[in-house]
Amino acid sequence: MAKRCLITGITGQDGSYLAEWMLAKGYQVYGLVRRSSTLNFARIEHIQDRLTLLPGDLLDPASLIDAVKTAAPEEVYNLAAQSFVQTSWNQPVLTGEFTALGVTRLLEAVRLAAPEARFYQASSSEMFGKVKETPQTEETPFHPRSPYGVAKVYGHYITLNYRESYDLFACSGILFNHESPRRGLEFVTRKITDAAARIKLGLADELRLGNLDSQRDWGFAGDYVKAMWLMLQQATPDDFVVGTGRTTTVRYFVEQSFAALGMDLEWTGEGLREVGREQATGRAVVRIDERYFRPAEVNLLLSDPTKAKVGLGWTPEVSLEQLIEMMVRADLERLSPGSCGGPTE
Ligand code: NAP
Ligand code: G4F
Repeated sequence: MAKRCLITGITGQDGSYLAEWMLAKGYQVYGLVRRSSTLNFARIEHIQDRLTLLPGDLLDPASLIDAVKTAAPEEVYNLAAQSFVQTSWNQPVLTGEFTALGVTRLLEAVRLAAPEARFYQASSSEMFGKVKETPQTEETPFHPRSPYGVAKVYGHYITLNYRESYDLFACSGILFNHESPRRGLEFVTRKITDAAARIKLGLADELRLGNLDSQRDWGFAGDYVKAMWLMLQQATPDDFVVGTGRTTTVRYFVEQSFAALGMDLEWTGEGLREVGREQATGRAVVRIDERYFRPAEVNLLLSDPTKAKVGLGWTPEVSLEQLIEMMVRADLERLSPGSCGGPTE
């Protein structure tokens, strides 16, 4: 009989890749979806007929218990969260409800309705925040810099606590930034590749960004969901850092994205970058905008993924340059005349 898994956040970037991976592994895949006035299934449309979608919300314990009972899963992946760091300053309480207490609500549902199930928690490198050491490992102390980061630290420790208190097979993956053509448009990588494609096509002439100096360890989401699955296949539950071991600036990501579309960058003074188009039909500008700076920044993230490499046999397959190429090509294709114009590839 096929193994069963339940994925919260299945409509999100990671949820969609994980669902594909689990289907390929032969699992019966259940996904928790929350009610919204407009359907939001673009990332899973292509596999929707192979999924069982269950209604529920991280705010509502009864819905979580119902979903766990119905799915009767061997594995539960908690990917649902308010995941955008910037929003967490505008909605700190909501972020805490979803991203922190939501974990406890789901753990309780698992403890009550499927205590033998293995549980994965989507922890984040944002927990390292104002980093205490570089590179960051499983042992690096946390110093979160946003309400989101604080909420993730709570989610991380409550997962550990349920492992220790109830002997649940509960693991946290401390994942560094991972991106794809399915990344939300509000995150900096997708904002850049979408704008580069628009500028290339003459649909826009400006990209506004905040801190270009911040450094991230960016990988491909399709690689990272495999590490989630691997964690739940081990003999004992444990926590793992998942990243590429390479860090680059937002500025580098901008340069590579425009270069991938054959557009030269022209530097014209502090805070202002001008982008020369291949065929000069005007001037496209990358402009620094105060609105995109954060009250407290995470300046540098760099993983040491040795434990995942040795313990899980996991290594990322897509390089940063391949990822950028993949993202700009997908945005160009999506925005080109004649394309159906869906939000994802
Ligand atoms: P995402 O694209 O923003 O997806 C978030 C998902 O959570 C969506 O399916 C969303 O549903 C769902 N959700 C939000 N609030 C909910 C609620 N109250 N009840 C039920 N579902 C809810 O995020 P992602 O990039 O796939 O990330 C997946 C997880 O990994 C998140 O927990 C994120 O914090 C964490 N993480 C991500 C990264 C990264 O670089 N991507 C790195 C480390 C950790 P709707 O579609 O209805 O909005
Ligand atoms: O793309 P970002 O919004 O991602 P951030 O804040 O690193 O968070 C992502 O990764 C975390 C893992 O470390 C996840 F847990 C989290 O859920 C999310 O997936 O911003 C990246 C960097 C930041 O330093 C930000 O200040 O880009 C900088 N940035 C500069 N200009 C910008 C912009 N970020 C956004 N979103 N928009 C800008 O215009």
